Amino acid sequence: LFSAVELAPRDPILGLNEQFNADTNLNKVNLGVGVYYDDQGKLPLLECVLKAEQQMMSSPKPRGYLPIDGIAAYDRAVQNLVFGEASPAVKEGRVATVQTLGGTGGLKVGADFLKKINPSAKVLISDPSWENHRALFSQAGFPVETYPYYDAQLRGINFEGMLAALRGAPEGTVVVLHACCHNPTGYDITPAQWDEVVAACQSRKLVPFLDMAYQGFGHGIEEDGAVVGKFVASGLTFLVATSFSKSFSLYGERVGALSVLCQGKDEAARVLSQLKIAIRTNYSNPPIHGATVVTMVLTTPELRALWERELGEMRLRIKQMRLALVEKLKAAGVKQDMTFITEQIGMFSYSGLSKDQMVRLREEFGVYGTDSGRMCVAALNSRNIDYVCESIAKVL
Ligand code: PLP
Ligand code: TYF
Repeated sequence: LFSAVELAPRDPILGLNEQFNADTNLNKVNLGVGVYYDDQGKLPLLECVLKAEQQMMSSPKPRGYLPIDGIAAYDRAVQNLVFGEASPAVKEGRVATVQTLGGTGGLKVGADFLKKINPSAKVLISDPSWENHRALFSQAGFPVETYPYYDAQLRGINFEGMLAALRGAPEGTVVVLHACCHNPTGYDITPAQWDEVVAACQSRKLVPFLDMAYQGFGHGIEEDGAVVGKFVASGLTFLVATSFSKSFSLYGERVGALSVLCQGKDEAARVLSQLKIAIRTNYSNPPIHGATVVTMVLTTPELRALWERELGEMRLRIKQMRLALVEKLKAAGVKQDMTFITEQIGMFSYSGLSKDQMVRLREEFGVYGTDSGRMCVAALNSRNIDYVCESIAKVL
């Protein structure tokens, strides 16, 4: 049965990790995978998370099955975070939210649900996008195409192209949009451009699917969430996948959610019942630990304040690394203008380096980024940045 099974290609990003781990270069730096490290180069354990866990341990609870849609208080906390405490949509009970296995789980549950209710739809993702978007929606049975996004010449976004693609898409097309901190480019559209995207989705009757994996890493929790408010205000129905992997540094706990904004309470109840089928047939019900931590932090004022401070520190450190990168590249002798790095936002920078240059960086210097030229700025620190800049200067 298995003798003819083909060897599947490695995940282009996670595969790099394996290569990095096997590299014996003592100076090696991993800017491949999108993970935030602190200035010591360590994966942080947030203090708010530790405090919540200490409280949990002081009164340990048994571990029965969770409901299919997860911890009710978690789902409510997610709604308040994503839509805002004062959101009429939440108050009216128009949002169906389920706890999922990370943001990826939210995307997958949403994809399965959409495939069931609109099997002939196609999916549009940005060009380029997080590689897993294409894989995940294809696996759910959708044809996946792209809308223009990054323009290398422009070092920015081909917004006219993006808008034209949306305006030309057939009714019912699912449009995957990065809510903030676009992965992999680091370029986000402006609030005014979001208004045009919302209008295009409305006039073409498209189905927006917002992927919110980096809320709080761009301009702030509320600022980054503002795009959700624009879609709510438009009266559109849409989906939002939430990830707490980065914002809580809880990658391995798999904490995420899917929220579907519906037209009314009754519709939301019906949608929720379908989401539960998607969950049940995939993994039955979600795990307890990470979502309990996130619920405690989001709903306990002092833990919440601590989280907002710690998230703010991560956001600020990334911005400082962007500034330092520009400065130190110049100091290392790079002649071209690299200030575009500070126009980008979130964890990533599309550096503009070619595949050959990225391969050289890896092989000669042990500096790992993706072949597309993406580098994770959140993995730079005061100890590795000089070496990274000198290495980049050499391959440029
Ligand atoms: N969506 C985007 C754009 C991402 O970059 C990531 C990164 O991991 C995810 C979704 C998945 O998040 P999670 O690790 O919570 O599944
Ligand atoms: O883009 C990244 O690096 C992160 C982490 O299959 C990631 O989003 C990468 C690949 C993947 C899952 C997560």
